[in-house]
Amino acid sequence: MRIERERIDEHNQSLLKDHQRKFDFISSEIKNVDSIVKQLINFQVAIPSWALGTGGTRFGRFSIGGEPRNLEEKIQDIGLLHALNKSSGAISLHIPWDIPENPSEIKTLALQNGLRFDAMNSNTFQDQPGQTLSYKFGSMQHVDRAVRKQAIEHNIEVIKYGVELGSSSLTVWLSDGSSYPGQLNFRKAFQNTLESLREVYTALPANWKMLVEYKAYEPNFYSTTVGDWGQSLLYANKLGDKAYTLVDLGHHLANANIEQIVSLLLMEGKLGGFHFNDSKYGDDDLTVGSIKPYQLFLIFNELVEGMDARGMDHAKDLAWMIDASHNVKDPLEDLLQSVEAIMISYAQALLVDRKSLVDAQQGSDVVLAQNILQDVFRTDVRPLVAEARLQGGGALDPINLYRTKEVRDHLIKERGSKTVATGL
Ligand code: PSV
Ligand code: MN
Repeated sequence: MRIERERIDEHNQSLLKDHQRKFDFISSEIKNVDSIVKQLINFQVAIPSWALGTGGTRFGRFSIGGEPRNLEEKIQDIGLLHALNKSSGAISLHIPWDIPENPSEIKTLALQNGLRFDAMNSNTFQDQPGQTLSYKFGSMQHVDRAVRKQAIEHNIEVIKYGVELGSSSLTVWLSDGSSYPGQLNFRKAFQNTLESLREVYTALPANWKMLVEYKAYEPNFYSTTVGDWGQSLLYANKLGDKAYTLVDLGHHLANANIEQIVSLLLMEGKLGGFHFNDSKYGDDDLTVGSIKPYQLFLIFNELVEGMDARGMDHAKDLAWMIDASHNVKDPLEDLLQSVEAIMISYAQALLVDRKSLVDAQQGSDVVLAQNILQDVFRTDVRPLVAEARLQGGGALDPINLYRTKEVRDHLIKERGSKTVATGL
């Protein structure tokens, strides 16, 4: 299903007057509104191919119906999101969940939908049907060289698919670790993992990056071999210039100061990518900004400050992706909400008065420093984000249009009510 340009224009016309009033109000308070809107238009967040169906918990999975049955339909769904918000212009694939059988056709379809291929993701955390050796006790850390070799070869195969699609990065998330004390020798597990990652790193094309994603726990509950940003950074530093750390918001122990982690990784030139979601307790994979919007803003504040300090391009130099699960919401509506939350936090971070903040910090004026940040956080920047969508050709109110056009019902009619998309 597609939403035609004319339908988007009609929708925008009906909301234009109201939008203009709100936009004029906020514009009158901002000096560089045009450049901020341009930065918002340029900022794109990749959608993972595994987030288009309903997510499951270990207790069950409740299909919403109309879920994409193959990679082509996943691309169409992301194309639909991008048509509505103009900020979801990239797709991230997980192999083998989404092997492109015919890469050149898949590439063309993505292009027709305005999408490029973001980071490729390998999977050595599950055994696939027909797989020779099991990952039950880890993959790249495994005590058996043959298992490690299988994991290395899988990653190299993922790179090959990515090259055919025009991607330029590989995200490696390993569930490797241990569930009980004594199960592993930590040092040997680290060294095996490093050696395995090195072999994959050697196979990277010149212009590629390797993003090493860390996670505190789950599915292993005693130790994780890439368990935190320190360990990920160790691997990335030892691997070389093309290796970076990837931060997933859900992968920290409770109350970790993620904004500080982000700042220091940027300082080291080692932040490579980002997975957005939100959580209350652990890796809950909830809608971005639904639980801790202030934290999200503080993270974006450090991202913008740290990227600017290094002269980085906000839109291109990091791999931005949503990594969430949708147990009770329509996945497409959930993704629209997540992208909106990201754009709001990014817009707020762009509005921070950097000079005044530096002055307040240099003068140890703690109260003023807090006020500078909170003034922005309490500013309603939604009209800026909506204006960026309008100028980019998207919809002023994506979820409203999605519902008015009864997209989910159309998808159910087209694909059936019992379809289950690949993923977790
Ligand atoms: C693991 O929890 C993770 O965040 C990794 O990015 C995986 O590749 C993804 O979720 C999908 O399971
Ligand atoms: Mn992730």
